[in-house]
Amino acid sequence: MKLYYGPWACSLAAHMVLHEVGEPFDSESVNLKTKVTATGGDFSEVTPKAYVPALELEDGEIVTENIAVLDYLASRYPDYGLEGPMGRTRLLELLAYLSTEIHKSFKPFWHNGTDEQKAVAGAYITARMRYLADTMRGDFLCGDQPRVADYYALVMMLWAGRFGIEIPSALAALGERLKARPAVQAALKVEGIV
Ligand SMILES: N[C@@H](CCC(=O)N[C@@H](CS)C(=O)NCC(=O)O)C(=O)O
Repeated sequence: MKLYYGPWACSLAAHMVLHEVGEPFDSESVNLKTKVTATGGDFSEVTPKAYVPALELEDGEIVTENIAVLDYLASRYPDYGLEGPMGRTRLLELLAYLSTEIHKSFKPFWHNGTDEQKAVAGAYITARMRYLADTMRGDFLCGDQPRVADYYALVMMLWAGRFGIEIPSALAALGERLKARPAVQAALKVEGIV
């Protein structure tokens, strides 16, 4: 398995999960402006979408979109998914919330939005994060151990910290718990974030 990632990008969620599960994997960073990979390859040939994450499976299949990539990893490593008859549905519900309600709201911060657009988006993100804090069930989003959605939430929290967006204290505590994990530290180090 090989993950194409961009430092600080949303692909960090899958990157942290891959470090967490402890099986060997390959990774290659991508310059998201030029679309050139670290080994000089044309990332557009890996995926015509030319954005990360892109996960190349052993048979050469490419999986894109955070929701699909994280769902794939949760199926492959069930300790990081949600068990029970409604488990996958609840996990997808959470991943979709993170992707469409929170991740996408960062657009003005990453793409030169006006101060007004940033203020509106920042307040929206804080409110959406508050829902996550209010519905946490234990030390992590879904109980006493982290699932793939927790790592996606951590990326959103790191972005919030970078752009000075307020996050609820319960969520900040979750972020600290995740950051204390060696696998998370390893992924952050590879991406040059710590
Ligand atoms: N719909 C995609 C969006 C992924 C995305 O926004 N990737 C960003 C990094 S966080 C990226 O690669 N941007 C470069 C570009 O779009 O050119 C998903 O949910 O996975």
